[in-house]
Amino acid sequence: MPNLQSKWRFLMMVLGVQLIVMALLSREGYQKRVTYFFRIFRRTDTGVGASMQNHTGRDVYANLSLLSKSQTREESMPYCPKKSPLVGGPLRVTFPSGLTLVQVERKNPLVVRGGRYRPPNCESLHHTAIIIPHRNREHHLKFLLYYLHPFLQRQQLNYGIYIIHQAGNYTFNRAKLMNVGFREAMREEDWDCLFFHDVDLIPEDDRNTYTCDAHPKHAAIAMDKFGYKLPYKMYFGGVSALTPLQYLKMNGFPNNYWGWGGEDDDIGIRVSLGGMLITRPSLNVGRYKMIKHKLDKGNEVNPRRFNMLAKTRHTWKEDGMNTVEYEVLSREYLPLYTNITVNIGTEKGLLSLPPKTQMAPPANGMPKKDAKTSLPDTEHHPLS
Ligand code: BGN
Repeated sequence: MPNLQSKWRFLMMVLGVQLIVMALLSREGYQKRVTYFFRIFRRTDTGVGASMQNHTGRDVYANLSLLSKSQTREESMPYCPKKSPLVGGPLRVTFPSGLTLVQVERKNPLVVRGGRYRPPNCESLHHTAIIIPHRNREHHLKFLLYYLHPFLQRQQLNYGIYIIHQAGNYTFNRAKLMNVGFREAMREEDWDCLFFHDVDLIPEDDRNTYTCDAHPKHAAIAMDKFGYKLPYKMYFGGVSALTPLQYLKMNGFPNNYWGWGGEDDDIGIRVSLGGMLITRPSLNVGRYKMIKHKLDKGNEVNPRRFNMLAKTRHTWKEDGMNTVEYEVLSREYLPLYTNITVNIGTEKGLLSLPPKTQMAPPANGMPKKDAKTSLPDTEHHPLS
């Protein structure tokens, strides 16, 4: 009766598999093992498969309360380890209603005036400035700050957050605001890396380190709105990171893209014109959730972007960091960020901004108690 024998063999096999599964589950770190186990069957997946993984993740604030400020910072603090022990992988990102900036402040007791932080118990190996172009997006900013502060603390970075706020109602200019952010941040500190960050993108994995690479880095490789895939090979939008040297090598970003679209492609082209490559984290790590919104008023699609892009190789040396003109209207050192309000003018130049739009509108959502820390700081920054 061969049947009895094969039934017996089948029964033993089932028992064996059960034993293996139980052994896996009963050991420490079983979750990782089980994930690994399932990943074996997904080996052939590229991108899409990875994007379908269930990234429930953990709380971005988990374990951060264990960090406490030492009473006096010792002169000879050890350097932080190369790999932060607080980094753990996928994070949970949701957008609960009713969040306030005061709550974000309370959750981040070690962040000091101007949105600065350094690890309390070790000397960070990295000094990173986050540059965020902004106008009328207070709601998004609140969520970004809620997630970004603990995210950066998990990575044991010495960091500062700069909001570059375009004054007036003239068409938005993301790339020019980045140039302003670069100059204004470098004026304050010798940052070794700058992250150029959209206000509506929330990182979903703390292994996506906010440090610079040997070449310009495109960090937002996998956004939910693009199905957690790169939309096209040369895409350089959302979040990117450059050292000051890399930034200057490509003459910064263009100043003349007014409205939506194209400026990030121009920046991508500049990277290669500057003789550099683009580095990226893996699809599994460079994940971002975008806060949903409609196209802003004042940031209409730029119909000239195709023509402009076609000319980048002829224009990049004459338009960029070497020609950026702007006027700082105020610099406020708020509890969670440094707010720089700037007049960047119009296509026709700096002085053509109508007088009534010269003053920055009051930014909603800013805590009133900080009004005093605002330093009126009207400066003119012509060519450098
Ligand atoms: C591209 C836009 C980018 C934008 C991405 C993602 C242009 C230039 C013409 C090719 N580029 O199409 O600016 O970030 O889509 O939305 O429109």
